[in-house]
Amino acid sequence: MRPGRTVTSIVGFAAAVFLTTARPAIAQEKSSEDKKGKAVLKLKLPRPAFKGTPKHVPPGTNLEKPRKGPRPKFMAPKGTKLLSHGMPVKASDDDPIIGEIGFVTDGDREANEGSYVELGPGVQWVQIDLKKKHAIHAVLIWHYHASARIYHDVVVQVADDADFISNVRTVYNNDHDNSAGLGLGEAKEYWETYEGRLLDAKGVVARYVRLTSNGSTADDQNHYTEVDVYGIPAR
Ligand SMILES: [Ca+2]
Ligand SMILES: [Ca+2]
Repeated sequence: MRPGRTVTSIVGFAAAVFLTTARPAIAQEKSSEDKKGKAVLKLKLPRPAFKGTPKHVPPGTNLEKPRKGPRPKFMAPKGTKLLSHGMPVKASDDDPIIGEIGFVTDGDREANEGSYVELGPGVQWVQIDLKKKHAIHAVLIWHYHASARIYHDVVVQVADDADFISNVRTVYNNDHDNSAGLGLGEAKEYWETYEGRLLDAKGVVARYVRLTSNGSTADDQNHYTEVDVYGIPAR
């Protein structure tokens, strides 16, 4: 009886090892691609310039609760890709204090000196021309992540025309008192980090993406390190 038992228990042990090592791989495969034809969107992130997020809430801010753990993976339809890299950029301030407007889409997302453009004080915007209509699924924004700060009146809109007159839609707005004049926003303010701010654009179809801000907790100027727009060409 004993030798038989030993063989059975070895087989049982081997099966248990196989199952415990095989299961997580299968689960992972399933979670990266769901039944609706979506897949995990792979994001390009810069190196972190500082660790952690400050715990204090600066006066006059409308901050969201800090997230615990890493950012959840973002699911987007298969075929969603980075659209904005190298695309033309226009700004409300066409003579930046530091840097060049083209820095917004040049692919440099790092927190280095020389990697960001600084626009004048008060309400300012930058806008990206995707050159044709796309279904936009995500917008990832880094204003400035060399130190912890919060930008005010962050509003992201899309439109069919460069002047933002035709078919303007708001993707994100955290201007809770309409001080930027683009309407009241329900989103909360947030700390800048190396992860950038990832917005779900839910497939909105447009050619132009405009981002507004109104200074930060650091100063009145407006900064952009990079803006990544992800989507699929519209049919
Ligand atoms: Ca850049
Ligand atoms: Ca405001």
